[in-house]
Amino acid sequence: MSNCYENAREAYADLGVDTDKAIKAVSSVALSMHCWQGDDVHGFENSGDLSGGIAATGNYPGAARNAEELMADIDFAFGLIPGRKKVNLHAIYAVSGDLPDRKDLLPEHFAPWVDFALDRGIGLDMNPTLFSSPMAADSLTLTSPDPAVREYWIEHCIACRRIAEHFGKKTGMTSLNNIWIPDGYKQAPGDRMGPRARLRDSLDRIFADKVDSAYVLDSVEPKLFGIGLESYTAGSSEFYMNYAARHSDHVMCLLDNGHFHPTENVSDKFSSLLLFAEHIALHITRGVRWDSDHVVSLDDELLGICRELVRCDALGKAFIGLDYFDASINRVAAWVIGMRNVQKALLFALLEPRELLKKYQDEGDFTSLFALSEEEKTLPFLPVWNRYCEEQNVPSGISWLDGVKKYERDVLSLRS
Ligand code: RNT
Ligand code: ZN
Repeated sequence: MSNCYENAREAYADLGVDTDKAIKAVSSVALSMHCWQGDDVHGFENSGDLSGGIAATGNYPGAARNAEELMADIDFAFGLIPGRKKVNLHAIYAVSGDLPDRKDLLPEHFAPWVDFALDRGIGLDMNPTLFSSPMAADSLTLTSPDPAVREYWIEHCIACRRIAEHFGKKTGMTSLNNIWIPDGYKQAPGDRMGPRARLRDSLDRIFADKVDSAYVLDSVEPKLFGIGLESYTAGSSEFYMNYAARHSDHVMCLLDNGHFHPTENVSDKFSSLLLFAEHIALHITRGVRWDSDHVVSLDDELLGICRELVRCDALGKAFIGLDYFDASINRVAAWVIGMRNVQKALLFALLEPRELLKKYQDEGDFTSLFALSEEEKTLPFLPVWNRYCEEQNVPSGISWLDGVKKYERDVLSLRS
């Protein structure tokens, strides 16, 4: 095994790449694992069906039914994933026997999550939940023409931001509070400006509440369209990119790679954003023909995203989260596969001979640029990955699946 690693190290060194450095670099990147893959975005409120133009499909048995089960599942998955982690929470995952209305949520309703994070030395991120609620029955929240509805969701976002600030204070890792709203229309609207003007005003009012940006940073997440909301989405890419640019001291734009036209590459956008912003945020997902939120695969899109993060020297500037919800396969496996794939893609990207590639481009030697990019694909990556997993005490190969199968037999299959 270690002989393999030595050979791989030499092969990469020939191209000016230091594999030891790459392993060190990947192990310091925190990946935020989305709690909502564990229960199909259901949450603990029993607020009814998932709404807001998003959908989890499939009926694989064993979804977590409460906080205890969800935490146990997350723990199990974490044991099979190398690298630093955060847990990405949504407001509907508040834990308390007596849950208040969403607008009245307090840090204490997330106390078990804070304990969970402290025990494991990980961070927490936060998302207000502006869907699956009677107050968002028509998928209008921060853009609603009804001032009472708008006020309600403004208060909810302020509450979540304070909770995120608390997460940051407690864990010592800055928490990202990400706002995504479903707001839009199925029918062609008669007024495109009005909802966006109301959205801008709502955001201004949310962010007027002062929090400490050492503990919490904000992101806003654009989208092309949602199911049943095909004709208009208030929170478009232009809207949020401009909003974030104007408030760049604490707001960043979050790019979800399922939220753009399928021929657009999200990775091409990082360099443009990073020339004008200190931070970017990502939701890594896999869209199959639409924003289907399939489990992240080690495909060209993921490799492109990770490569670009490394090339832009953005690993320290990016809040990287995963965002998918596949209910058709074992949910713990879904987490493990997606998270391991992002780790693999990051390591792969860190092993790229980027100095050489840059040089060829600047010299106009596109033949060499292309030739090397192709050779790179078959460099001995696996021994480096194996070494990283060994160092992190997680299985390097498919044997992780045996553990998940056993967990399914012993734990998940007992849930009705
Ligand atoms: C929806 C957005 C959003 C959600 C989560 C659950 O299209 O991607 O990020 O997936 O908030
Ligand atoms: Zn998303």
